[in-house]
Amino acid sequence: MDTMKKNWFTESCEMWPGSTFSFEVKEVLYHERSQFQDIQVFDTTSLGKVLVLDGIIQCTQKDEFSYQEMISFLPLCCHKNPEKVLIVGGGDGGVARDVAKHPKVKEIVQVEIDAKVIEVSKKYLPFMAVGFESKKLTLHVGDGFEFMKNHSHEFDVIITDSSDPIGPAVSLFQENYFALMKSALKPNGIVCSQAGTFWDSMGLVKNTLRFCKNQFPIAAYATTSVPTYPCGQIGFVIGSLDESVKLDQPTTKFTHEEIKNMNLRYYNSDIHKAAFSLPSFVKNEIES
Ligand code: SPD
Repeated sequence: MDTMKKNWFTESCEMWPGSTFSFEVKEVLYHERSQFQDIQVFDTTSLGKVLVLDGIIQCTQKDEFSYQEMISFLPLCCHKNPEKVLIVGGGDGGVARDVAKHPKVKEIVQVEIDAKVIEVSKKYLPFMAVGFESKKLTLHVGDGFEFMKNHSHEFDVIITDSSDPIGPAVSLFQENYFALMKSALKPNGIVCSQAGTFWDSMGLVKNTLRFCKNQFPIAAYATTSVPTYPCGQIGFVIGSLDESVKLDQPTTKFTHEEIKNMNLRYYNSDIHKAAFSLPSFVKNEIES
């Protein structure tokens, strides 16, 4: 399918057949192929700046904070002392930006495979790429899978901010990836990974959660709302090695004032609990 018609971009993908999402483009700011993927950055009429990888919307200026805050703060607030965090992927910098806000986080290591995404985000998407300026961050360009093979028992929290499981990201949704993350965690570690939408990708949600449950004694799927993602919903699979953790009960709770000071626009302790409350049809499916 032709993704650009007149000045409208249309996202379509085999993962959600038969429906599309379109937005009006004011200007194409960047379009090149890197060693790994096709990269587009648009300025748009209604969504601000938009990053698209291999034809799939990754972030829009309008709603990126919902995804980035939730994938960061759900695991960070479940962990009792999340001092050292690994981010796999996240080349736009938004997850690093939000992880760095957590007062208990002392050190962030990030491994992103595509240097071009980092470069383009620094140039065109500074509201996310500001994350790369954090003094807490050490950034590596490379393969997260390979990186973890050489870093055992090092991290309190591992966040996998990947694209969807078609193409290069497929390996990040397999059980051996969850096993590898487990080996890179300290004894009470927690992982959090993008795990798709229950509306169009129930199979993906179920499989990712099953792989996580096979490796972690505590595991659950949590949801957030991102209007520019397929079906407006995406979820995360969270696994904990600490069996005393109740994932829907944040161990760190922030006051309204603290939330405001961290400039968190989506996450708070109420939304943390609510994220684990799922519709009946989803509960039935993932428990079956
Ligand atoms: N369907 C798109 C899912 C994209 C998830 N990754 C977003 C990256 C934001 N840092």
